[in-house]
Amino acid sequence: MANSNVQALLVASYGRNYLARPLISVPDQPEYLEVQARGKKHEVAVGDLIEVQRTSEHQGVIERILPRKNLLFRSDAFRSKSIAANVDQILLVLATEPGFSPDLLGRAAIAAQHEGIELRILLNKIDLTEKLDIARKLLEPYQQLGIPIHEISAKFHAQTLAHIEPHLAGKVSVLVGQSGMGKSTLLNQWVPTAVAQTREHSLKLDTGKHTTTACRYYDLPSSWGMKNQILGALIDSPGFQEFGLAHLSESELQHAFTEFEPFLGHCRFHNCTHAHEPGCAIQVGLLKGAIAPSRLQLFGQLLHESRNAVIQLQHH
Ligand SMILES: Nc1nc2c(ncn2[C@@H]2O[C@H](COP(=O)(O)OP(=O)(O)O)[C@@H](O)[C@H]2O)c(=O)[nH]1
Ligand SMILES: [Mg+2]
Ligand SMILES: [Zn+2]
Repeated sequence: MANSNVQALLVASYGRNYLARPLISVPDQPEYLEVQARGKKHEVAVGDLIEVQRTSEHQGVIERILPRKNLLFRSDAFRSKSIAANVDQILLVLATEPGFSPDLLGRAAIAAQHEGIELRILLNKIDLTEKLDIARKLLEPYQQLGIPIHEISAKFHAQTLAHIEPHLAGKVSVLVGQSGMGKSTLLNQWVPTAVAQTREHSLKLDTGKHTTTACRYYDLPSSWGMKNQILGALIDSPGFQEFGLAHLSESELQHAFTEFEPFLGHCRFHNCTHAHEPGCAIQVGLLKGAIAPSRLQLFGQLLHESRNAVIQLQHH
């Protein structure tokens, strides 16, 4: 029998059910395959390129995951959850109202830096002006770090999105943020067929009730044109409130806080935690205003969580 393995892109995850799109579409063959992981071994994510062994015309099992560029995931002390793989950019969606979590913002920035993924912050709902100044204040340290920030109103001022579009073309971007921030509104602005595509995916998997917990991959409209021969895509992730980074080691954490860089290695104690030790160079950075108090506080919290992780998370 001929080798029936096909290479495919994982485009949707619903719990342990996945939908994959073969890289080479063949006439008269289904456009999507329902695929399953073999056992618990594969921690597969939307955006992964996989090799599928077909078990029927519409179904298959994941034989292996092709080497990844990166994997965005979160983890607490006990387990980890994949968000997306092979992404070029994180679009962190925040809103003026309801107020966003500065903690989640900080963690997303550290995850992006650690995985080498570009970060772009979208401050949505600027039509609601009352809390705009509070939001801007919380974003100041990130502006100082050079992270691009776009103020937008996805619902009421679609023209505010125009500045972002050139940064989406040809890239795979993942929408991240708490629920209620406006991720779906944005997705529907950029990919008008998203609702229809989602319905089609859900019908295929017959899992309509899981739709809010799913992660999905949407091609950008072909009318946007290619960049480097790639159309680009948006990955919609379910809103989440927690962004654990317990898998980052102490050293990885220090390096993900890029503004610490000039001060690292200059503390009096080799194993300085930068909390209250005498002769701490990071504390000097804080006094000089080069390090924001909220960032040092986040570092302390992440260090604590890293040290308390009960299992070694093995993703790398
Ligand atoms: N005022 C205002 N409301 C918005 C804007 N964008 C989205 N919303 C509303 O915010 C709510 C949450 O939006 P949604 O896209 O579902 O957020 P998601 O949970 O992040 O996907 C909905 O009621 C939207 O209509 C905006 O720019 N301004
Ligand atoms: Mg949504
Ligand atoms: Zn120190």
